[in-house]
Amino acid sequence: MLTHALIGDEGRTIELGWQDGRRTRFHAIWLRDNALDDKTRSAGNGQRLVTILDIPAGTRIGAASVKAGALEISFEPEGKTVSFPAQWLRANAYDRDETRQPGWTGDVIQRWTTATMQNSVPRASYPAAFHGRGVLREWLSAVRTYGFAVMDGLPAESGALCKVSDLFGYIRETNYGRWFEVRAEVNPNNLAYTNLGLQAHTDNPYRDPVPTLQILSCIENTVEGGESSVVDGFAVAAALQAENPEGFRLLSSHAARFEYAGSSGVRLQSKRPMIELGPDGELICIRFNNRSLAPTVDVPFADMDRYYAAYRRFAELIEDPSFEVTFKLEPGQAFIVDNTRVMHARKAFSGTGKRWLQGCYADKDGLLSTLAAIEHGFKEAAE
Ligand code: NM2
Ligand code: OGA
Ligand code: ZN
Repeated sequence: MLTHALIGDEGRTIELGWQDGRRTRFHAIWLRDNALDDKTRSAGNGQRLVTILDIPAGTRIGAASVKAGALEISFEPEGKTVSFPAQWLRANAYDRDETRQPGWTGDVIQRWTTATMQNSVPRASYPAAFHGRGVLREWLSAVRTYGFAVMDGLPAESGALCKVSDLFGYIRETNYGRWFEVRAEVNPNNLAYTNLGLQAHTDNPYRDPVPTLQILSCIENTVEGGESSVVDGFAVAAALQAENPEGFRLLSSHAARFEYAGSSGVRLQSKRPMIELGPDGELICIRFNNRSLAPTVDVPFADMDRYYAAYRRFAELIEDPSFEVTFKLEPGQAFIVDNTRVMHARKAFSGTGKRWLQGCYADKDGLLSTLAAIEHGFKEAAE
């Protein structure tokens, strides 16, 4: 509930008071740009109809009042009066003074370790997720919160992994195909197509933008070994930062190089850090893949020893069993990882029996969009 509105700075700002004692300031130019009226935003699709250049640079608040749970404002020199619902203002308030430490993440992200996750792996059955919006919502929400989830109850047949991506979005086709066969091959163009163990990694760091989701599904798995594991890269990055802030700083402030040139006609290259922070220090992406790390040439000579020490420590933590969650995929099971956060690994496997997995890439924007739309629908139904 809004209690008062106080114009300041000769109309350039306004301070709003709330029943719980909080005060939130807004700028006139910000409020004008974000006006909700149908001359500013299309009533049909919600998109903004005006450009910044349509708004006078000297926009000020001429008058303001709190009326029936909303804030009514007149902007000068346009002489335009608009209303902002109190809950909209509260949801969009930007006047905070909490300082965020580099490596911070939003409230929806929950870091995990073996101890907190091994016995509570997020899981849904495909038929239940396909027929039930609530089940699908929980499953997608787990991907958002933990960066991975298992799905079972899929047909153990070729192409079944597309059913998973169809639940929320679109496959991202790459040089590996719309989807790819993961099994031991004679002349593999990628070490994934062997029976070797694979150190925990994110896929395709040599691609920019990196695929933000990967799905791996199982059709057959009768080999000795070949277990899957996942590691929360955000939890490991936080652990590195806690014990070695300088190492965290080195890995997040210098670009690594990644490359894949394993098949003819393909030479994918990227220049990105192993731990990527956004402009405000938000932890946004982990890239870690020993097989495709290229020569590092963007670290100053004076820092290279310490950079390598940090890389080694990061790798040791990634391999620390207290971070890994392990399971063996069975036919009809799949798992999805947020490839910007959660690393996946596989144990080596023997020559007896058969192991046939399929993989594909997809993107998180579509998954988060589908989740937000379902959540919005549930909220409307509850109102
Ligand atoms: N495969 C499975 O990122 C990588 O190179 C890991 C990718 C070949 C599509 C393997
Ligand atoms: C991959 C991969 C894991 C597996 O294909 O990217 O990591 O279990 N495979 O084979
Ligand atoms: Zn992989």
